[in-house]
Amino acid sequence: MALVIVLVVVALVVIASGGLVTVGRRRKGKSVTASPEVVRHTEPPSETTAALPTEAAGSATATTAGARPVLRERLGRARALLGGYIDGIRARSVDEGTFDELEEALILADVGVATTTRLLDDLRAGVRSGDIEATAESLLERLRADLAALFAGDDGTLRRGSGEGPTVWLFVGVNGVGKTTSIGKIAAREAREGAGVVLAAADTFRAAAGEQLETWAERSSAGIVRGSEGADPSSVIFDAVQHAAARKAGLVLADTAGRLHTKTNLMEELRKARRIAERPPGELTEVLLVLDATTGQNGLVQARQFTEAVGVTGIVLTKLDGTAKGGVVIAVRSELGLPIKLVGVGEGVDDLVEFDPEEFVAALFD
Ligand SMILES: Nc1nc2c(ncn2[C@@H]2O[C@H](COP(=O)(O)OP(=O)(O)OP(=O)(O)O)[C@@H](O)[C@H]2O)c(=O)[nH]1
Ligand SMILES: [Mg+2]
Repeated sequence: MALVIVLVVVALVVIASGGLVTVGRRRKGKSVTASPEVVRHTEPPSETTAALPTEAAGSATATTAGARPVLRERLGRARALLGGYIDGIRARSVDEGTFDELEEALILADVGVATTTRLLDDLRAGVRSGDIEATAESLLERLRADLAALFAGDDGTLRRGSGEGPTVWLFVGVNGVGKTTSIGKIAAREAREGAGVVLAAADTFRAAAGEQLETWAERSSAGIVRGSEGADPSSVIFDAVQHAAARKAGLVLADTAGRLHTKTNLMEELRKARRIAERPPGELTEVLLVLDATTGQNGLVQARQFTEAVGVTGIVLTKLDGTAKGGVVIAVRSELGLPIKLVGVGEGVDDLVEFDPEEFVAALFD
């Protein structure tokens, strides 16, 4: 008899876990199923004061939770390259070749031809008009001032709505640039500061994308709304906003698919996602284009396409800690006229810093 009961219990457990494999893995919150897509919900945090795990998603550059990485320590190659050129210029006396050398240095550092030309034209004009002396120090001082002017007003602030409904930040960008990771980092930061955060896993292109976001949600105690593979991304955003509104969570971070930007249907999908995100009770206040700094000038092409399609409000520039040459920061700001809001400097939860122009310029010049 006892054996029969045990067998029945085991059978029930097997049936339950077989039908809802993904729920079985969940550590927090409950899941619900809605048709036509499987939309699963976990609870947004009531209070989030617990320290976050310090380990990164596979990173060796993680910092203590909450500690802001120092940009100049993370810039690595960018600082060595661009900063190295600047030191080289500083050491030499100014002659005809100085401008050529500076021009070459800026282009090699990924500043791009158009922006480099503009910067150099200003330096040449300054010397011609007697505005600046023809010394290396004066040239660099002017270059520094030009860069400061270029970034004037950028302070990394992400705007929030009126507070009546959830604020929505939509993240877009081609695949592999760091959208999901950046969302995870921001979720952790916001949750730590007490905001109720709900993640919308609107990258339904592949199932692994939702899993990855779910890991970040667990790490930051954020809520998450997921759709099944192939589900309409907009419906996931819609559900996430409803979910956040019902639970008085103030912030929805929407992840999107990053398939090739040359596919027009991705842009259409994103336009629709944007329209849905704008619908009350949601208040869409940021459309953030995530760009991989190591892709250099390619990023600018992508940025233009996304900007035309979905009206980007700011840039999250990732992987500046890697092999990026750094000048792309200048090119992106100058060519796109979009503020750089955040900079990714590693894979760890705290490796995303608000872009501080003064800090960036100082890291290159000092
Ligand atoms: N070194 C470094 N790696 C980063 C940074 N941001 C993201 N990554 C890594 O880049 C890889 C891709 O990041 P994802 O967040 O999956 O990129 P995604 O844009 O969501 O990619 P798709 O979902 O395929 O479109 C991961 O291995 C991240 O850990 C960063 O600032 N620095
Ligand atoms: Mg992703």
